[in-house]
Amino acid sequence: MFCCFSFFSKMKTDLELALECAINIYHQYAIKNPRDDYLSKSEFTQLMKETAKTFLTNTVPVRAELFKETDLNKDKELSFEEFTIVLSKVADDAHRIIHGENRCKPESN
Ligand SMILES: [Ca+2]
Repeated sequence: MFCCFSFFSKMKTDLELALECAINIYHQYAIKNPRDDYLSKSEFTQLMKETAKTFLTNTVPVRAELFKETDLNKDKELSFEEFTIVLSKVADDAHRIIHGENRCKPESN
């Protein structure tokens, strides 16, 4: 007999699917050049251009500043933990867009 409860309990929630998608996108770009588990500046720039163009601003200097401010240990690559800072900024920007509020501004130094 088919049991609906066990079928649905194995389904991922929307948040679980969204997190899995973010991890997959990170890995998809981190393995480009060099093939590792970190985002180089060029991999990060390509990721932002291709997957997050609606969010933040689309100018290259802003992406460079975003990379610089989220590279916490200043090793010129973003670990997944550092990339989660970018995700939080993109999520905040998306939330502001949904509510019709002012867009996120890059932090000034
Ligand atoms: Ca880093």
